[in-house]
Amino acid sequence: MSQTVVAPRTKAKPKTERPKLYKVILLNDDFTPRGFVVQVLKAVFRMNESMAYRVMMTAHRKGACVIAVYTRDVAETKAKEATELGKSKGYPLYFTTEPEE
Ligand code: TYC
Repeated sequence: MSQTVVAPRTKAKPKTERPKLYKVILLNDDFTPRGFVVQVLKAVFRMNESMAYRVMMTAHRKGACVIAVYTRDVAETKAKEATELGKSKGYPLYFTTEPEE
């Protein structure tokens, strides 16, 4: 008599879900000086001068610009830190976060 023995699947299927990512978005306003926006982008988001200038001008012209994508914690911390820098000088500079689709 022959029997077919089906071995159980023992190979573990690791469930490694990637953490959701969040965009940091720079919003335009009419008061914050351009040079200050550039300084904040360089300090908080580690951009060089030309990248910071381009991002600032995109927000200035279009109303908003996506700056970078991070895990939720990092995105929220950086957005808060950058917004606080503006606030400390009395500017309405604002950075927000939004989950990626
Ligand atoms: N619009 C501002 C000005 O003309 C400069 C500015 C650019 C402010 C981008 C915010 O996210 C911003 N002084």
